[in-house]
Amino acid sequence: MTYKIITVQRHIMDTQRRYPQARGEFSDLLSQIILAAKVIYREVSKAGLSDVLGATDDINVHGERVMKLDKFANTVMIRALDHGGHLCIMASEENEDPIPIPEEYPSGKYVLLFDPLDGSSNIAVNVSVGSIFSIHRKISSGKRGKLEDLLQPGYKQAGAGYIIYGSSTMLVFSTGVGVHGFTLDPSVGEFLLSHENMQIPESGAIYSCNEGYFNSWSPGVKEYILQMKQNATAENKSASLRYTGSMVADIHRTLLYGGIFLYPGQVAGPAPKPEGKLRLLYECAPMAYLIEQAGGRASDGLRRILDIAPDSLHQRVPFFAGSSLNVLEVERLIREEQA
Ligand code: AHM
Ligand code: MG
Repeated sequence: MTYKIITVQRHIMDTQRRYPQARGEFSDLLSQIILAAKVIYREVSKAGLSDVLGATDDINVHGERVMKLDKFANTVMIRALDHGGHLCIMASEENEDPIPIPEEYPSGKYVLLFDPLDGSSNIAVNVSVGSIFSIHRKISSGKRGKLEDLLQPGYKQAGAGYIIYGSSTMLVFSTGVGVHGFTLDPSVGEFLLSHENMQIPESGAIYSCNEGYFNSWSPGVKEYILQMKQNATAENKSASLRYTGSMVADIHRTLLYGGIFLYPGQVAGPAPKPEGKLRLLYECAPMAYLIEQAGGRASDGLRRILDIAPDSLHQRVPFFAGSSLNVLEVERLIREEQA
């Protein structure tokens, strides 16, 4: 076995060589995302040291308090990407409206949706956070991008990925030919291939959810969790609960170890939220794309996440993602409850 040191740029170029029609635009776009990720990493890794720690007084479009680093990460993503000539429009969790490409810059054929810093309430306690991105092709007519370019179903993504700022910083992405992970070597400033062709196990004993919401879930979801505790896998391996409250970290572990990540709708209780919390376009769809590319399954309990045609930018959706057998089982119980 030979070990090669392969940078993310080199890996993208090698992949593109298989597609003679590729003009390098996509790899250029990924390079700009990577640059933004390195700048965000630099700030996140210093969070405990400076006054960036703590909340601002701003409330974002979802009525949540925005941490200073969220704003910073959002600004970095926009500034790194708005002038490159590859994008025609962007959307971010932090911006209520689509983000146009300024008139002075050329417009390109790709569309970018992102969550600049997911799980940011975890920054104060030094738990991993992450950035998530989803790339589509422009479908509208005219030079500049439009809302319809942003509202495309997930199966049409040209690529998707996340950066996890954890005990090490990793980029995990797919352009439709497998899922590959790259770990940042901070001393040289490069993401190096460390996890080639990631494959999620077919089933797993780890479940990842905010079990504090148990009483608000539907009977099928409750039944699934009770089943997990009783008989986690066919091999009778006992279950483990792992939940950080940072989806990027929880999905990353699920990709590597298998099992299921779930954020169901809350249907009972004083403040029901049947759509759950997570956003379809820049949280669930890119994660579903990666999970499927790694051989897993992702749904809202009834429908494949990647088939859902979005109707608004910040739409929320219940989310079940992970090992295919785990997700199939929770889907079966949800269908049963509805019968
Ligand atoms: P955010 O986009 O405001 O950071 O919220 C998304 C995060 C996810 O990373 C995580 O899975 C979830 O919120 C945790 O929510 P809860 O605290 O309700 O369990
Ligand atoms: Mg988020």
